[in-house]
Amino acid sequence: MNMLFDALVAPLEMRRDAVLIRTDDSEVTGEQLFALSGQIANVLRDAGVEPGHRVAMQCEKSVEALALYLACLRVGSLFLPLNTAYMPAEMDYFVGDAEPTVVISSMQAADQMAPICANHNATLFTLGENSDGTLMDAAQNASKDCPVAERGPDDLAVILYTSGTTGRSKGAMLSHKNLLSNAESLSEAWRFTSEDRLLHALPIFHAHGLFVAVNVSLNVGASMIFLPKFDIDVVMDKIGDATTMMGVPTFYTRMLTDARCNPENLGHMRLFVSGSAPLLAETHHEFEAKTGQRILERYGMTETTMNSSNPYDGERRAGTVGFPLPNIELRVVDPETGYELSKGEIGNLEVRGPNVFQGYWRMPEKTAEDFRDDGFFITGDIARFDQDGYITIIGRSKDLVISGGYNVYPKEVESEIDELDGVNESAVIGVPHPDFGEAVVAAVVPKSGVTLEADQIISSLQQRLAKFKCPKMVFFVEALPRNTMGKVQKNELRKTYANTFQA
Ligand code: MCA
Ligand code: AMP
Repeated sequence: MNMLFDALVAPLEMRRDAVLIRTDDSEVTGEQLFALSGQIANVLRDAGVEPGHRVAMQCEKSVEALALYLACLRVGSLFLPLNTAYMPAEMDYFVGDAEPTVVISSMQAADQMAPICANHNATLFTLGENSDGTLMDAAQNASKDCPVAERGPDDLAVILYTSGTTGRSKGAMLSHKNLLSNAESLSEAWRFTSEDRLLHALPIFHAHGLFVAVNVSLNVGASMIFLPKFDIDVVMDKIGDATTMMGVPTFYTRMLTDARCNPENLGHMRLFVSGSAPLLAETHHEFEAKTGQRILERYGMTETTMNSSNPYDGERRAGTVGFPLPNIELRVVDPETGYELSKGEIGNLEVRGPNVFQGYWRMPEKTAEDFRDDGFFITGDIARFDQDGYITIIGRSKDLVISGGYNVYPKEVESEIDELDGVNESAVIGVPHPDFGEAVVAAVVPKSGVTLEADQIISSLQQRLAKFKCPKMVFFVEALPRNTMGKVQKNELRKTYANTFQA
């Protein structure tokens, strides 16, 4: 048995229909995708990859990149996808921490990745956007037949890094059971069938694009219009052939600004799903007014994949994330006592179920800190159940900014800013942004007598950090607002800079 391979990959072998449709309308059948993943699996095995080894990928979205994920499932290795925006310093940490046997990098990043891989004893392959690179060179000559490793429900399938509130990024370990139970639940909850064609414009290096969109589609034998990224013109051009779409709120706010956002172009869609960040109730209402479609909002985390969803058939309530998914328990507890609160009361949201991850890679203390004795995982989100059982995410107890669906941990950015010459200290916050939902902004205190330039700070940070983490704006202040305990009052800063990006 290989739990995820049996459910998601094996059925492809018999599929003569298109599973993936590229932007240029070229199609990849299930049979072709299965064969390609078999060839890549053989390349991985030849490079020494064994069950339980890690295989890291940092390259552009492509059919081949997806086949690499399927190949990892086949050989029983742990797939470790990484955001293409990460800079070499960030990649060095991930490769050092996860110790992958093989790293697959984009062609552009290969020169920078080579010393990192050499340093950490990983074999480097490249994968380009046009079926090129050393991985595909090797795959072309490899056999399509490759043994399938035995993998049970509790074996790990992936590691996904999520930034830490207090410093180092943590690798969330997800098992075969975690991922398959969620894919099955969501397929059922959202009525996915083999008739569905999903418009896939999300990246495949995070949970939303890979474990929600791809796993659900493969689980039911659906097809995907597989776009390299969210480009509004391409999306509007292709959506006529789709039945469903999943996106972060930025997808929907961008669609709303487009003249083609009307019932004629979007009325045929069976389902629009939103998640990864809060969808404003006004976006939900405006989308319905313009298209007649009620977006279904759901809530999840890298560590847990999806936890709750608005109903498919019942009322999709704007501003809420619906009900717990089947077999998943969600509770709201008092932050001080840990006791469960009643409906209507606001507290910390905790989750338990087959979807909840196995812990953080090589961080047993951090894992223990985030779980209660009875197995509930502390999400770091603040929530409330209403009288009808709908959950509303009110805020976060963790210091986190979500920009366009990407998480940014202020602590990581502050540490980088504080390292820069002439900086005394800094505070990083998220403020409302019309496109990204929230945008990263920094308040910086220069050392006495030093004059700093905002542009210079931003460009220095861009050398070290992925661009989406870098502040869109830097403000200089004489001192940070602090309470009597000396703690920086980020709420004050959020108020001060709330209108930075508002029209
Ligand atoms: C790009 N930029 C960003 C972001 N994306 N800045 C802040 N936040 C971002 N998310 C920068 C670019 O580097 C560029 O900088 C400038 O903004 C404009 O780029 P643009 O071309 O407009 O951006 P884009 O390529 O259109 O990307 C925006 C996007 C993308 C489509 C919203 O970020 C995206 O696909 N986000 C989805 C993230 C996602 O999948 N999250 C799921 C995580 P410059 O102009 O200076 O070069 S999984 C998760 O959260 C859990 C499990 C869950 O519940 O799903
Ligand atoms: P990540 O670490 O990328 O998995 O992000 C998970 C976090 O995204 C959650 O803990 C929430 O704070 C946030 N999130 C995801 N979906 C939603 C949603 N629908 N509404 C509000 N916040 C969300």
